[in-house]
Amino acid sequence: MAEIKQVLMPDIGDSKDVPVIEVMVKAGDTVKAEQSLLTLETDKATMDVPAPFDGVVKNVSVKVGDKISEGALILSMETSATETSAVVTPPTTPAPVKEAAATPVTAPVATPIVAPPTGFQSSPTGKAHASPSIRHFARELGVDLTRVKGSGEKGRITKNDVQGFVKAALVQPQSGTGGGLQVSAMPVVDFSRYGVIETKPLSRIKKLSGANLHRNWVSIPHITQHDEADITEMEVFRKELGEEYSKQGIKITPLAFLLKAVVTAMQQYPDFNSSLDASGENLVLKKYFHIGVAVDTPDGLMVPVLRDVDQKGIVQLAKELGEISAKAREKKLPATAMQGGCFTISSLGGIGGTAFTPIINAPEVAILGVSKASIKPIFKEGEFVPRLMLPLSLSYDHRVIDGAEAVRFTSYLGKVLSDVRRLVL
Ligand code: CAO
Repeated sequence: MAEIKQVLMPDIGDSKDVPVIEVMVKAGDTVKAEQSLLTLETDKATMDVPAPFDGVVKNVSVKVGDKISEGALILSMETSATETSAVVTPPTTPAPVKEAAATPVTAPVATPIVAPPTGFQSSPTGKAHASPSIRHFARELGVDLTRVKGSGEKGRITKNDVQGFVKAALVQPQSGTGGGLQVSAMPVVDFSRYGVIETKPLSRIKKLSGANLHRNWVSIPHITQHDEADITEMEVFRKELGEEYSKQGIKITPLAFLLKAVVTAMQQYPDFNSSLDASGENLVLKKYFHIGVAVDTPDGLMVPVLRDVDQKGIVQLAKELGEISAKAREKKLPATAMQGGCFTISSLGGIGGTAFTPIINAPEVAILGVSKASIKPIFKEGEFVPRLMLPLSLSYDHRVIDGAEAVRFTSYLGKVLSDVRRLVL
């Protein structure tokens, strides 16, 4: 006949108010005798408290962080067994732990059973099979025991297994600028449980660029410096030029000016035109100025590179920009057109936005994000005046560039854009 029994905290020597560091079961779980219910951590050792019998957990009375002493109610279990005494497993923890007294108390509804503390636990739920001392050792090293293969009896994880796992993780190939990151796997979710779905494969470009974006995002310490440039006068000039060159089919957008202004700022601050070498100990400074431009295509993001921007004028750059973005959208760009960049500009200004965090296009060390210019009241010479302000978001590799240098760069860029005569200096 089914019976509800209570499982109480056993005698674990002198220890009182012992912290619960792990609760392995929840209401509704079916547990087997000897399966670990929770882990306690005294100042001498960690130990598991196993189930004294088979049954179904009805109610768990402790949670992680609770401090419990002998006799405390751990949980109640429904059992069909008639057994009334708990199995006592001698602990194998390094700490001297008294054998628990199995103290079955029969009651009409609930029978408290004192669970014995145990050495190591074998879990039928697929949890790691390891002794508390090994669990403690693994916890100190930050090792997830579910990823360690046990070589001991019945697959038990030994100290050697944990050490071997750590050694293997340490010698995993590093990518020079990162790699070897241990991140937990993304949850696999069946979205159809929540509503109607459709699965669409990622484009080839998205698959390729996704891997690079991910690598760059996790392996480069990014900082993004936001700033604004007053482009009121630049816009007047751009519109004049635009009218003049539209007849030749050349569209002059703010991006052509930005290309030129960025190169001027890179000449002023040469670290922005560098890359870390393979050792990560030297900067390779480039004397050429090839600038990548992020182009939004129906298949995903492409970054063709404009060559020798320092040697070209605004009109020439505008013309080339039109050509490479058209080619990118028509998938006519050869791979070589996307190589050799020194710095990237990602302009979302034609679409909108006020600021964003562009991801550095390694091995470059900085990227400029541009959002939509808008008229703002700017306080000048004692009064507010309407000015066209362009939002700039500069992400930089903090291993190469300091914050002060980054804001000097954006300030300089702002100065050049607010007075484009400086572009010819
Ligand atoms: N503020 C206000 N208006 C802007 C602007 C800005 N910062 N930048 C461009 N504009 C205007 C242009 O002047 C143009 O106006 P008109 O049509 O009235 O002349 C309009 O916006 C459209 O410009 P455009 O987008 O065609 O041209 P562009 O030179 O600014 O940009 C290109 C070219 C290829 C960079 C762009 O089309 C593009 O693909 N941008 C998206 C890049 C991207 O996706 N980056 C994200 C990377 S991170 O995922």
